[in-house]
Amino acid sequence: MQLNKFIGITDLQDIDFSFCNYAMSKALTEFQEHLKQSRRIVALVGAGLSVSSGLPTFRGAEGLWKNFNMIDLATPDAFYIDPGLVWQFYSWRRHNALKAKPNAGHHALAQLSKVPDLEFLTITQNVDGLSARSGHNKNNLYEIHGSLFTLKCTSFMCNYIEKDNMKVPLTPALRDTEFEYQPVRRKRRMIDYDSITMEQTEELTDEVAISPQFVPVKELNEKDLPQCPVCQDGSLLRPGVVWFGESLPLQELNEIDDFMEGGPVDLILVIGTSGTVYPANSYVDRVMLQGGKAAIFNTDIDDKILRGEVANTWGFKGDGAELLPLALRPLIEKDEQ
Ligand code: BJW
Repeated sequence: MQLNKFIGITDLQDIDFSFCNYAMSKALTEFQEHLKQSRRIVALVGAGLSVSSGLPTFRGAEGLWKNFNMIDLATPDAFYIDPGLVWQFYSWRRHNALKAKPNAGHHALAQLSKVPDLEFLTITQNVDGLSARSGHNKNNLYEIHGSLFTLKCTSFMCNYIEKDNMKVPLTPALRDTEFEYQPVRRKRRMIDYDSITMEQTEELTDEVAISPQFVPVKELNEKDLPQCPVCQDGSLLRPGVVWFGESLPLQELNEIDDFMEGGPVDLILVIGTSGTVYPANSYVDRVMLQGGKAAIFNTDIDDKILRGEVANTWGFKGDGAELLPLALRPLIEKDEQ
């Protein structure tokens, strides 16, 4: 799936829909007409939805993985090779996700999850727990990449799982790694070739904020990492997230499949995801192949798409946390009455 193929409009950040231009207002009107008629809706959520809550995305210049290879942090092999490094990464993220609060976008989906007579699912790839904490109906929320707050035993012989473990730090040795996301400031050279000579460029620097960087604090021994309370041999616990190469939770996938096959889905809301990871990205095509329409909420929608060339697709460019409550207003306002 390519998110880039969606119809977009002008940049909507800080702009209320009432002030938007013609293309935008046309897209919004069409979208909301379809929304009001939709009986079966799916929301596919990614890291962009939590940006307004202060949590970073994964990919791109602002992403968590710009200074670390994901293969070194988010695979079973990475954990096998250096569980201390991987636990520091997840410990850091647990700490920051716990401090974050659900934003207006999470709350808008939570409201949608409770609209009577609407068949609705949120499929979130996020492991930060913010959708659950926003009051989303738990029966139609699927955290398909797991949760930072689930712990699982690594022993093949043991099926110990603990959910909703909010303890911070999990062990004394992890205390130092639970520091806050500090946007790192880096000098960047600003070059305006029209107004300056090359000799001057060295002096023209500016400080820009870039995204938080994971910096492992120390080497940790296995004995200082979270241990399974059930296993006699002191097996390690691991974060209950889905790493590359691992299966997604089968029961959840089956329930999502049942929903998808239970009748055509009228609309899929694709919110703050790059759509690069399988199988999450396949849901958009599945809905569209059944005749459903897609609405994309993302800060990055290609110019080509902004010209509006793709059928059955709307693109709303901007912060998902701001756009969703406005776009979903017809249904969630009805719900509030
Ligand atoms: C905003 C915004 C704002 C910013 N408002 N928007 C070759 C080799 C090996 C494997 C494969 C292979 N080819 C394919 C695979 C399969 C693989 C895969 O897809 N790899 C691709 C990278 C190619 N998939 C798997 O391995 C999966 N397992 C699997 O397929 O098993 C087989 C199986 C399937 C089904 C049933 C049974 C078996 C597992 C994938 C697990 C992914 N896990 C991670 C890490 C989780 C733990 C953790 O959090 O650390 O999940 S990867 C990472 O990517 C994380 C995310 O959930 C996921 C998606 O990222 P997301 O959310 O899209 O974030 P970004 O950063 O990519 O995008 C953010 C977007 O927000 C951007 O578009 C911004 O523009 C936007 N944005 N600000 C709105 N304010």
